[in-house]
Amino acid sequence: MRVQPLGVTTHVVAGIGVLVLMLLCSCLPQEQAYNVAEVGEGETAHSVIYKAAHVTPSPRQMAWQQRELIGFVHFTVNTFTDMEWGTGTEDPAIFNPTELDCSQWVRVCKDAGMELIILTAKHHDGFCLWPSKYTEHSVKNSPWRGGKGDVVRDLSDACRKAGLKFGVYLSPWDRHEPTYGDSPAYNQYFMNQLKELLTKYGEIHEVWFDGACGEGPNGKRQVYDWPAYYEVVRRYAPDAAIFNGPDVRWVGNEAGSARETEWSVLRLEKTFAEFMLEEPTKPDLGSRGKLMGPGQLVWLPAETDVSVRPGWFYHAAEDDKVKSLDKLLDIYYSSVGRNSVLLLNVPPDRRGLIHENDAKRLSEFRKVLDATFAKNLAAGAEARCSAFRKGARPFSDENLYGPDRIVDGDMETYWTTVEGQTLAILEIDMQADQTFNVAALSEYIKSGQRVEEFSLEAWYDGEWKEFARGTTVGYKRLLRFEPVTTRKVRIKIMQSRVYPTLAEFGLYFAPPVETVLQAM
Ligand code: FUL
Repeated sequence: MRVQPLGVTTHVVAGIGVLVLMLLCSCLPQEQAYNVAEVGEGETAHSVIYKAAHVTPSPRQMAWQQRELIGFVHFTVNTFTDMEWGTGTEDPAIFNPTELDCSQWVRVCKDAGMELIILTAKHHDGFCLWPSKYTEHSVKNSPWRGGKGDVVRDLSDACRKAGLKFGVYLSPWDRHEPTYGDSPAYNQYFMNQLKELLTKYGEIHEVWFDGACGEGPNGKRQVYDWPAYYEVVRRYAPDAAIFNGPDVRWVGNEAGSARETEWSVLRLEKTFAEFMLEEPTKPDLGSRGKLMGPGQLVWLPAETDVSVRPGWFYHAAEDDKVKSLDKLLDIYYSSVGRNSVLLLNVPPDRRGLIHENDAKRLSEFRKVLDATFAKNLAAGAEARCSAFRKGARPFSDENLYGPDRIVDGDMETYWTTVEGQTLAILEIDMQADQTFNVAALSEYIKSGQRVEEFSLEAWYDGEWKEFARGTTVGYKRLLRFEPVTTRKVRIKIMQSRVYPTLAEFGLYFAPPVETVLQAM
């Protein structure tokens, strides 16, 4: 693999003074990790954009982002009443799965490539899938396993055994709990349950808060104490990403689609809780215009939640309405492929098993993704670029940020350029013609999210021809297009908030779905 910087002269290190200077410079691209920047009244647009481009994910957010695909499991009394939202008056006696086996759920999710599973420990009906000591409305008063069962225990154990992480959905809206509406009393009840879940079931890696809110039996609207809830999570599960809170926001729809332009850096004018109530569904959250004005610039990426079926819970009538493979692939490309994480729901049935149709579809989904991304045709290609930042550490590789970093298969190494340079061209020469119909780009988001507009061009008949373009990149941007055959591709970064970075670039050939299915 050769690296050919275009128009960059070689540094000559001469003397101690230069060495010291270089040591100082070496700190520049290794930017400090933080996920908040304050913006005051009257700050210039340049200053705001510069700050936004340097806001970075916390290690917890980074770990969440790298999961890409998460399993969601909706299971409760609704499974037995055929409802989507229970009323809270359900008799625990109806909860009686006949063959519940959480290791089967884990197998299906793991085979689909999920590394974490989030369970509805309590949905809006208030029924608890674990024997909470704060209520009688739980599995302990159901006939299932003579009232000795605990779904949270079973699933958390099965996840751990299979090397998967575990998360909990605890609905603040509770249509059963008598204290709901008596705000301080209910908040205490909710936090007690949260603590139970976070302390009795091993490590928890995501806590999913739904924003739904209602009135209690006293006719009063419940006021949730979000900051106090977040504090409980931080205290007892420091590694847990909080959904609908300071770590992760709702993408804004339940259709499985992130925005074409999906920024992870947003401006927060109020509290996280107020933001979550008012903003997530808006079409533009992170453009330059949206960032202007006083407030906090925060790293708040989008999670895309969607069910494999029309409903979140299992309904026998939907057995033949499991999403088609094409639909699931569309969802993947428009969520994971648009700088988001996909939270895909697979609801167990009344047996307490994931239905065969859902299991089959998930396995097909994985097979197609594996077949598509098995081979990066650009891996190890010869890479050139208009400019790159010289690795300035004494004795270190001058090509530390060279263009070949984007085709080395390592998300921890990256290409970047110098301060002030926001346009760039990178050229990839694969040495022989290749045919591909999917491209993947990743920024090195540990330095921030910066790219605002890019295009991809192929060398074809003696000229460069554009075959794809996009706006934001972020952690991962996937583009699909008609097959292109060429030896050389170039990436044009047309606009970036500050000097851009790219961690990886890939070109893939997605085979026809039928070919993959036939081989199964
Ligand atoms: C929504 C809930 O009301 C649905 O029942 C489901 O749990 C979904 C994931 O979140 O807000």
